[in-house]
Amino acid sequence: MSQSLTLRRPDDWHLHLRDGSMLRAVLPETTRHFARAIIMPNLVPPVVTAADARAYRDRILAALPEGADFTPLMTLYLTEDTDPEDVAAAQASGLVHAVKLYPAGATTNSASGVRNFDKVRPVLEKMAEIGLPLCVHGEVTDADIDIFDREAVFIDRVLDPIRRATPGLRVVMEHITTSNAVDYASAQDDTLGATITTHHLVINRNHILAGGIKPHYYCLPVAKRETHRRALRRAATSGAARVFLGTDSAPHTDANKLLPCGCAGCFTAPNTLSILAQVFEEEGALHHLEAFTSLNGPAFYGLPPNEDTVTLTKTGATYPTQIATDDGPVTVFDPGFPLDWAVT
Ligand code: OTD
Ligand code: ZN
Ligand code: ZN
Repeated sequence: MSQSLTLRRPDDWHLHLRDGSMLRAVLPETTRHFARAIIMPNLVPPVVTAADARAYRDRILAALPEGADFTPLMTLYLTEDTDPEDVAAAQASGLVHAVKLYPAGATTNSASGVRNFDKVRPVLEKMAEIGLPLCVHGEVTDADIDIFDREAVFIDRVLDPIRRATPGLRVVMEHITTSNAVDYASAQDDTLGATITTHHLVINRNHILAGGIKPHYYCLPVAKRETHRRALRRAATSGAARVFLGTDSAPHTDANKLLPCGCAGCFTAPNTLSILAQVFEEEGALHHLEAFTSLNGPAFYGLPPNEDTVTLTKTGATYPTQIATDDGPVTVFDPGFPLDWAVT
């Protein structure tokens, strides 16, 4: 008899769905397995106001595959002009579940992000008051800081000062990639959560750079050395309550990935659950998979876990190497090993 594993249906606490034809092409890859997702606001132009978020939510709902049961949890892109009252109203109406902080220039479409953190203090204070989480892309952008050090430096120079200046502010350290972030997150109280992506549990920087450059493994924050990947795997599989899945699935067409200056992002939505089951099994922690994918995230965001379930069986999984879009193919993340666990 094949082994099987039933979990409450998972949620994705950090997802890029894009817009237009790309949205229509990639949305089914998430709705097939996930019930809800925190939707990143880094469109061009970004999702800044409650009105932008409502319109974007409507476009996502209109693009849902027939019969899909999926709730997009919208976010607002924090700018130096964000109005605290607009944010509060967007939360009160149930539309918005987090505000997203991109240091200007840190990642794809982050040019409207924050340069002067004093300018966003009133928004952060309002968010602390109303309990609305701040999702943080935690990298400094200074040209003189080595790209592999940008997360660790951000924690000391930006994140910790913001949290000290705004007591009670709920913060999600998104897509953590270093043992420094794991150590910081685990030393904090329950106002701090951390997400980990699927791909950062699988690849280290050698996968990107050794034996020829692999653009499909390039994302931001960039994968670090193996010791950091080990720390992420320990944190994800530990069952610790404030650590949960945010895939950061970030589709780009191959044409945009395979350029002299290619886009950052790994597209993991189609095979994330199969990969995670394998990672957790390798770590002897299948019994903690449900906490990571389906329980810890809702608890942090103050939402009930999903009632329905998904079942994985150890019968071998297949997945497409590419998804077709009107703009050309998008390559699916290749974990580099055959997948044992299929979502049935
Ligand atoms: N990282 N790519 C993208 C966003 C993320 O930092 C992120 O959240 C993207 O393409 O939107 C990426 O590598
Ligand atoms: Zn980010
Ligand atoms: Zn992202």
